[in-house]
Amino acid sequence: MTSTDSATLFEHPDRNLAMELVRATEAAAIRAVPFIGRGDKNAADGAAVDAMRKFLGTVNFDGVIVIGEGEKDHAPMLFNGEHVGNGRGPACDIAVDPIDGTSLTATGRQNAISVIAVSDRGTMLDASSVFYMDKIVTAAAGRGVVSLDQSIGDNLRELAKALGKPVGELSVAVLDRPRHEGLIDAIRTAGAGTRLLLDGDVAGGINAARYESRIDMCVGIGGSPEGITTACALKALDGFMQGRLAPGSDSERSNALAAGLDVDKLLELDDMVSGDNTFFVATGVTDGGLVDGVRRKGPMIRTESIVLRSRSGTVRRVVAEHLASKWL
Ligand code: VTB
Ligand code: MG
Ligand code: MG
Repeated sequence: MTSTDSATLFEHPDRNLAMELVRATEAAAIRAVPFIGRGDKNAADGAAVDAMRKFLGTVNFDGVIVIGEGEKDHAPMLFNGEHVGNGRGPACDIAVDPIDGTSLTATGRQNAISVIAVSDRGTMLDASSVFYMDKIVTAAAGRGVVSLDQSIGDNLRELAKALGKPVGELSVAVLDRPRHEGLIDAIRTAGAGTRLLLDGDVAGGINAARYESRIDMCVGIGGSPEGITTACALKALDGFMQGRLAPGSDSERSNALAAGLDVDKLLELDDMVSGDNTFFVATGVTDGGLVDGVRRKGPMIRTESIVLRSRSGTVRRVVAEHLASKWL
């Protein structure tokens, strides 16, 4: 990526931490399977959290959880400030979402994933005092032409120009929420199509930045933990992303100020995660557009994961087959 020329890549090979971390998201996804479609999202989350914590403990790193999703809806969580890893490797900040899409899992719907993002210690913005964040994500083409400070109509027209296609060919992922009624109308009025997400704007954001997907933009208010997590992935995809914290009340606003957060600031990618050394891993729980969900193939359990690393600019798909008898 920008600060690392190819010579450095070969002179200082180091292990790809993400290849170890993927064991933790695989474990969380596998352990969530008995809870798919059983109507109990906290039970699903709890199983995933326990599995993730156990596997993280074996990874060679000294991690501190900066983003432990769950506080929002009183779900089980890996706590902010909790140390994970065996303490023997690099000092890192970690964002975890053992299941992004607990409701999707509990209802048996698509697009639930298990996620971990990692960056160097002290580089991840601790936005945990504000639940929501306004976000906009595109591929690199959006850089310099798309902005949260512009109207959605202007953003779509500018992005279309940069991509060299008509606005009518743009697909925009948005969380399907009452708060987005006006946004959804404005997207359609501008001539673009929406892809409404039940949940899961981490996968939505990644799909917006990937050249392979049919999503051109992901926009709207979602979780701020998911925003920081997405930012780690975007570094590896060389995508464009901006955010702005969206406190829902005066007390949340003052908590944020007390925590040293500037809630009015337009956050660029580097404000959300600084530096150029991020890892992002996600394993499918249920089938989705980003990765397949956990499947059973005879005596094997099959998982699919995506493994991103910003330093090398690599995106890997990891399909693993796990002997089911080891997991029962
Ligand atoms: C989003 C979505 C998540 O939270 O960030 C969302 O990606 C935002 O909150 O999957 P609301 O659901 O309250 O709108 C999730 O739905 C759950 O973590
Ligand atoms: Mg989540
Ligand atoms: Mg979650």
